[in-house]
Amino acid sequence: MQVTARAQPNIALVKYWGKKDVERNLPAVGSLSITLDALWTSMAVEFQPGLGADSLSLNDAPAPALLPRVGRCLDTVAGPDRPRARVISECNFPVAAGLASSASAFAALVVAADAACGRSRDRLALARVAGAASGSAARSLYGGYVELASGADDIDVEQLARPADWPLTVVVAVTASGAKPVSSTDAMQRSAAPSPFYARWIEEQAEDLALARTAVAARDFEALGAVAEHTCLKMHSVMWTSRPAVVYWNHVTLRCLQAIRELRAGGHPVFFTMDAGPQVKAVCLPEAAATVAATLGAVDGVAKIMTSGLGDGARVLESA
Ligand code: 2P0
Repeated sequence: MQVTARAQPNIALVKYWGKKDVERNLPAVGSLSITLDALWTSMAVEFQPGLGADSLSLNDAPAPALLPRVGRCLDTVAGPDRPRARVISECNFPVAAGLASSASAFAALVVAADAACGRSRDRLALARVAGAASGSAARSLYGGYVELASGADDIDVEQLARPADWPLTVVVAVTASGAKPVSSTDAMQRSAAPSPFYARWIEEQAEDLALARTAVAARDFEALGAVAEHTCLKMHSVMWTSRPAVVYWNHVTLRCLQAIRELRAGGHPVFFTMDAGPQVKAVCLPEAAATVAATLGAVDGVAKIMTSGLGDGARVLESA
């Protein structure tokens, strides 16, 4: 049976950065995110007993480099003695460019693989399997506003509010095309011990999460923006002060941040966030989306603008 599942990437407003257990991929801190709707990855998975090896295609081209990580995730879902699988992936946005493609990919993969091997794990169990493959993928199992708590032995993930409860718009400004120079997994491992800011980053996370949780409950856009920009800049400060330093920003990134600050000073409800890449995400109230998109689209060097509302968690699209 071939099962196709789809998932959307999520954008963290309180960031995950650092691991407390590399082997099990347990995050060092909790995080809080919003799941998008316009960007997506689909995964079609079919276990075929006659097959000699797993295969993976991404947007119609073979993707051997990603196969080992996908294979390990399939082993976790279906067991190490599973039949080999044919996996067909489609993604409607740039991959490995700091747009959370691994989150949507692994969320879709675990949902499709779980159904294709005849299991039906509950959402949290699926989120834990996805999180072991890619920390941020655990959050894409859920829609809207999502909090991931990092416990001593495992993660817990829950939806704080549905997309319709507080519809925000995210405008993504792509400031550089192509894959990022350092993967987030590698960058995180570099970051941990050497940065003088890392201990403080860990220490303050509970407070940042509490501020963001309260802001979501109160639909307080200003408070959410304040904590989101703070945690984003704090995470990048950890990266910059790692040895060797990890700097994803470019000159277009800085121009976009300046444009967002100017929009806000002009009364437009918008704040920025950035992840492990040079792309800038402007989060705004829906009435500001057209102005934000037009302003960022006119910034010198911006290659592309994508606009998205908030969407649902990973789900099966079809079984055949
Ligand atoms: C986040 N990022 O909270 C943070 C902010 C990037 C910056 O989670 O090593 O691909 O596979 O667990 O999930 C991206 O890291 O890392 C990420 P792994 P992942 O969204």
